[in-house]
Amino acid sequence: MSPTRRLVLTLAAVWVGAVAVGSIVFALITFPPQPASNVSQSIQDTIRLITFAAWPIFSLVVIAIIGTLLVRRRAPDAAPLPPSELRGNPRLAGTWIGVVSAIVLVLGIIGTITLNNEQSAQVVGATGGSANIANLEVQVIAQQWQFTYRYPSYGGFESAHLVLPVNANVTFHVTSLDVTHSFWYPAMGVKADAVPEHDNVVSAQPLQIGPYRIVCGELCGLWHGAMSDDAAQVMSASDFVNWAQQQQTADAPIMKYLPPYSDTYVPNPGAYGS
Ligand SMILES: [Cu+2]
Repeated sequence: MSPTRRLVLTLAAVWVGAVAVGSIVFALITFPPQPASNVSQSIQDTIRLITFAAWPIFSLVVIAIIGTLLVRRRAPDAAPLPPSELRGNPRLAGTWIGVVSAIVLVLGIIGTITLNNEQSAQVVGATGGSANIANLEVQVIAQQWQFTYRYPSYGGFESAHLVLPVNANVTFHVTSLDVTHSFWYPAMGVKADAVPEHDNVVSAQPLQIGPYRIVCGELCGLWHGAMSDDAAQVMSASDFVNWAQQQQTADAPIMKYLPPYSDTYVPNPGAYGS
């Protein structure tokens, strides 16, 4: 057996082992997002499937690079290869393009089905909670570098932290006051661009009470990395009503300084010192 053939067989065995170990690991570990909303499970399944599909290709490419370096490595002072050595392999290239195209097509179909299921899940009504908050609208206002939230069904008061009632069908209206941000609520499987003068609508149903974290998912300036809501909460419906009423009372004196609730806002340029 030639040394090259032995090396190829060794690398093939390494690849099979890497695929096997990787597949076991991906089957065991938990993928984001947490199962905290009605849409997160299907997103998690899709991420897991894509990882399963991508890992054999990724490991094959890395091992092929290593193998090529071992076989084709030449001394720095060696004569350049004759042009006839630099030939392609149409059959290999065709197989590669065919296999990758098929995988991308299948993943595209699965992604589309997941997105479609998610959208139909969003129009299903709430399964619990008190009737008046079964369908809650919340406005997410992004600006450099924080999120604020307004609750139109409670007089449009503003909160620095997102508080949601469990099991409610929540519709987020996402907008921005300055540059493009992205409202990313990983645990809920929600990510929506926050664009000035646009009302970007997305829904989810929180299923688990607890503290959560929201981050900005779009590079938006110097402090983008620090733009997060570290005290988001999902609470029981009755706790939420109490909280909202307290906030409404506490905010009453400053409501006259807030612009009236609207889909989007045009900030006063004077506020930025221009
Ligand atoms: Cu941002």
